[in-house]
This record gives sequence, structure tokens and C-alpha cells, in this order.
Amino acid sequence: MAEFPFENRIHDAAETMSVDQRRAIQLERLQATLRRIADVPFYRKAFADAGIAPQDVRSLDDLRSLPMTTKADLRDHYPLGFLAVPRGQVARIHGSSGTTGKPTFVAYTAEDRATWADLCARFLVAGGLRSDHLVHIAFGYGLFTGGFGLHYGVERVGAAVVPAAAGNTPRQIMLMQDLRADVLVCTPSYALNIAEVARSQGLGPQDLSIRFGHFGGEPWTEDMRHAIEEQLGILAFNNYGLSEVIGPGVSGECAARTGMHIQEDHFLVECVDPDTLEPVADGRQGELVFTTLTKQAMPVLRYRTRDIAALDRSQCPCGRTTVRMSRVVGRTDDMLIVRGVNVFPSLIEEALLRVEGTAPHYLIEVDRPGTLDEVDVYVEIRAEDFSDRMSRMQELRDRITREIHSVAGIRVTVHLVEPQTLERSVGKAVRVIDHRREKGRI
Ligand code: DLL
Repeated sequence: MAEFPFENRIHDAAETMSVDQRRAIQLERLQATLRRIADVPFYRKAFADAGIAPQDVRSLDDLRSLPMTTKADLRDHYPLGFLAVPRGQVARIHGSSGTTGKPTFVAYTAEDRATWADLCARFLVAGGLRSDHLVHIAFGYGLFTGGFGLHYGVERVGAAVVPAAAGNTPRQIMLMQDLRADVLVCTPSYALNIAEVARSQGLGPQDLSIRFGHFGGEPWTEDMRHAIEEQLGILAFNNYGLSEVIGPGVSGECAARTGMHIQEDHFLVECVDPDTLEPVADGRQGELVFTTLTKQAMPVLRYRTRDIAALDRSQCPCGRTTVRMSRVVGRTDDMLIVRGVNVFPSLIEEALLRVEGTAPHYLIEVDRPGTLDEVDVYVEIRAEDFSDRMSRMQELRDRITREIHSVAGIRVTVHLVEPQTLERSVGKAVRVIDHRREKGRI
């Protein structure tokens, strides 16, 4: 067995059941879900249009004949047209902020909320959480699912929570120091922000007692993980989820950290080619599509996430038998098409973090001033690497430009900026500003 950084514990025996046993449960739950959504207007119509009745689904392979659901479908049935239970049974409403102004709402029954707590507890335990830990949660508590989801998960494990919420970074650091939190929960970009503010106060990892971090809510690279681990002196774990499916708790890393275990007894996952919608082979990148199997208030069938990742069914040394997903390399709607080349912002992050001297704070601006796309990448330089010598800075800039070209295949104009010049986020970081979109050119 691989060497784990801590004792490998499993929260729920369902995580290690045999694949066959799980498939039987999945089918039963899928059939129950189909019965539950038969009266949701969107699905009633979709089933009628496709000429299928819920009882036609007799095996998991039949899933492929069922209709898909998109964010646009949810928007078209704003605010709660996908509700599958009477309003009186709704116990909670969350939402994801849309770029279009109105959020997409998702609803939970009391049972859904309990399931959610269990699912978050599973990945927290997989990533080292014990009942005697104190967890500092620096996610927003509000319509965003991050704060409440992780909060429930920590409580389910029996650990203690500091619901610090997002923002006011110096205060976060004071709380972590004074209360001696063991675990930090937030977005990866906010973790870096916290590390940086701590450093500016003359504090290093030895001044904080954080040992693990559970980070999610936005894409991040392996280099970003290293930067966080080094700067905070912790082990950093990735967890993934989306509000439409349940929020955090869809998947998370175990101690082996070779992909995020998908909680397959609650969600069926498919990985498809985003253009043809045909399944892609394991190990190949595609768009993840999830079907909820136990959600009561708002089940979704074949929900297109727009998240690009690959699936891995190989055996994991932790003993969990669930399929793992890779990091999300990007979202289909975040993919930049620059002069015909497809680039995910994460590739640019990967390239620039490979160059010694760069800080993991960057902003990508895309524009089309004439007929051709132009990309400007603003990169912060570490204070100790910032130099008055033009030639040194020029050399660094050239190295970053070359690295981005070799990794991402596009030529960009790199601007080195002084430490602390780019805006910091307390939640999901904004990495790309696409002026072409504002001008209606894409
Ligand atoms: O971000 C749920 C969540 C909160 C997950 C906290 C993990 C921790 P939404 O606001 O609906 O829900 O945004 C969902 O965020 O489709 C991905 O594009 C992205 N995302 C979430 N987790 C990760 C991750 C929450 N670990 C969208 N890596 C998803 C990459 C992630 N992207």
C-alpha cells in the first residue's frame, strides 16, 4: 500500500462496497429518481418527446437514452420549476451566482441536507479530518453552497467549526492563530491570499497550527497545490462539487491524492465529448455529466457540468472502490479560443508557475482590437525577485512568454507587475477578462 501521510480512515462502508453491489444500488436509485421526477414539467415533456417512460429504464446502460439537463434548462424554469416535492417539504434553498444576474436556485429537503452532510463528511475524513480537530471555514455562508456544506460535513464528523466566513483576511489570521485551528477550508486562491497576508505580518507556517486544507470551488493546478502547501506548511486536498448537483460533496481526494473519489452511490457520472455528447474512454478528458440518485427536492438527470476532467477506475490504495475524477482542467465556457487555438486558463497558470520567481497571482486579458485576438498576461513577481535591472526583468518576461507558448501553444504579451498589484479574491478568483465578450465579438 502507498505510504499515507496519516492513518487512512473510511467514513462510510458504502465507499468500499464492490462495484457490482454499487451498480445494483445505483440502478434501484435511478429508477426511484425517474419515478420522482416524472411529474416535473421539464422531464415530463422530455420523456414524452423522446418517447420513453421511466419504467423503460431496466439497466444502467439505459441511462444514455435519457434526456440531458443544462444550466439553460434550469434558467428557463426559474426560480424553482425543477422542484420534485411540494413546496412545504423544502428545507433550504441555495443558489449559484450566474453571470447573467439571476442566480440558479437549488432546493433541499431535510433528508437532502442530511445526505449532504454525510457526503461532505466522507471527503473530509478521507482527507484527514478527525473528531478532535478544529476547522476554520473561510467560505461564504449564504446562497453559495461552500460554507454551509462544509460546515455540516465537519459537524457530522464530530469536529469543531469556526464559521469565519469569507473576507477580512487579517481577522481570519488572528482567529486561526488565537484559536489554533488544525484545518483550513476555503477556495485555493483564498488560501494563497491568507498565506500572503500572514507573511506580510511576519508570520510563517510555524506561527499557525493548520495541518490540512480542504480546498475547492474553483480550478487549480498541481503547482498551485505546491505553492499553498509550501507557504502554509500544510497538506492541501482538493474537493469538487456544484450547486445543481448538491454543492460540495460530489467528490474529494483521499490520502493518496490521485484524483477525487466520486460518491457514486449518490451520483452517476458520465464523461462525454462536449460536441458529440458521445462517451469518452476512461483516462481521456471530457465533460462531466451527473445524475443525482438520492436527491429528493430537486433531482437532476444527466446534468451537463461544462467541467472538463478525466475518469480513472483503477484501484486506489485507500480501499475506496469509487471512480476518481482528475482535477478539473477548465470549463467549456471558460475555454479561450485565441486565434483558433483552444486554451484553458489553467494551462497558462501551469506554465507561469513553472518559472522560478513568479507568484501564483495572475490575470489574463483577451481582446480583439483589430482582426486578431491578443492576449495580455499580468503576472506578479515575488518581492525578492523584483529587480530594478531591466535586463533581469526582460529575461524573466521572455522565459514566461516562452513557457506559455510551449505549454499552451499561444503567444501572449507578458507584463510583470509588482507584488500586491493584482486584486485578491476572498472566494472564487477571477482569472480572465475577455473584452471580446463585452464587445459581443464572441
Ligand atoms: O463551487 C460548490 C463547491 C463549494 C465545491 C466549495 C467545492 C467546495 P458552484 O458555485 O455551483 O458550486 O460552482 C460549481 O465550480 O462546476 C466547477 O466549475 C467549479 N469547481 C468546484 N469545485 C472545483 C474544484 C461550488 N475542486 C463550479 N476544481 C463547478 C475545479 C471546481 N473546479
